[in-house]
Amino acid sequence: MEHPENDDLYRGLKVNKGVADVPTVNPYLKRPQRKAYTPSEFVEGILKGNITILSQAVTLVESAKYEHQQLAQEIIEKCLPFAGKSVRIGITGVPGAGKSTSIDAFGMHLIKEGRKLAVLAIDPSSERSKGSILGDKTRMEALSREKDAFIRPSPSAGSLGGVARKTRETIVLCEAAGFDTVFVETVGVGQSETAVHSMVDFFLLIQLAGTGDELQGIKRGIMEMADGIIINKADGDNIDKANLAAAQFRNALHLFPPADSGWFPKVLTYSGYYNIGIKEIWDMVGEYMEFTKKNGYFNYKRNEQAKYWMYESINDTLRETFYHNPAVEGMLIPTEQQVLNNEISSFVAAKRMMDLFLENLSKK
Ligand SMILES: Nc1nc2c(ncn2[C@@H]2O[C@H](COP(=O)(O)OP(=O)(O)OP(=O)(O)O)[C@@H](O)[C@H]2O)c(=O)[nH]1
Ligand SMILES: [Mg+2]
Repeated sequence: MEHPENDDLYRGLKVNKGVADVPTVNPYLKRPQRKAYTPSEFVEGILKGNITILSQAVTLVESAKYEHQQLAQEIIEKCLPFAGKSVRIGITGVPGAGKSTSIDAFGMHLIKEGRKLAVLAIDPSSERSKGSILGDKTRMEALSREKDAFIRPSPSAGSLGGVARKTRETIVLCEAAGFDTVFVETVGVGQSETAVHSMVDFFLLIQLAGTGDELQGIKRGIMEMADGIIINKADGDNIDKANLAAAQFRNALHLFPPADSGWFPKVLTYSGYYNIGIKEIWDMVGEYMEFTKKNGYFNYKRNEQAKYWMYESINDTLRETFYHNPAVEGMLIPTEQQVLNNEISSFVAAKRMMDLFLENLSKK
């Protein structure tokens, strides 16, 4: 007997047959599967402004996997005819200058004007932890809630050139998805400004006042690249200092040779945090666009940039193919050792490696 309690002995007590435990996972639930889209489906989704598909395509662009890269290139190529119509703005400034706060304020201003904004970044430094990207998102609090804003942190890992190329390609995808304004942020401490400068129409340098020696510590090259210098935190007790710094920057700019664009960089003060002077900054960008479109510099610069990226891509691909060639990979360290042992010269070593590479070029 299954349940002895059901014996007459225990009259009045009845134990029913048990039922099996219900499964913890609902077998009828259809889990949404991440669909493997074809390149055409990707492009169709991007052109419709589907953010999920756009994000997935950007992930492919950023991926180091060969298949992903192939797919990404196909998508980019198909998106190219629909790209190019945005205003691209580079934004730089030292850590703490207020880039994130300002981008939030600028971005909200643009969204209210009915624009669609993509915020990308170039930051090849490995020191930047995930926490700081999270911090950025919270500093772009208003913007990150907007459906017309697409915020994408910098592709991590890789050389500056590689990271920059990925951002350049992401711009194409964002433009095809209908974003009419693109911000490319970079932290103003090194080479990355040059990379950003090579992919934007307008380069904005965020500065701070109050240290008394505003012009020190800014690399001349960065100032020379700027189409606009904006002095942040012009609020509270800091307003006078900001105005003073603005005057100093204006004077310093007069010492530079005139820019190819024919545009004389403007210096403005504002407060990203208190939303003061934001409109004036956008009026300046608009004025620049009009000016450079009229005198032909806008198109000239875009063409120069396209050329630059063609050669950058070739250089990148050459380097990649060389260093990842199995024959080369195997011989690189031993050859390096021969150089260190003074057995062969650097040039002979390089020539040998190149010959080896060319001989093994077709072998994958
Ligand atoms: N008073 C004042 N403080 C500001 C302003 N803009 C930013 N801040 C403050 O300055 C600090 C740095 O601002 P962030 O926007 O994080 O600066 P960031 O340039 O993005 O810094 P990193 O991401 O570290 O490179 C924060 O504490 C902000 O609240 C401003 O207009 N006025
Ligand atoms: Mg920031």
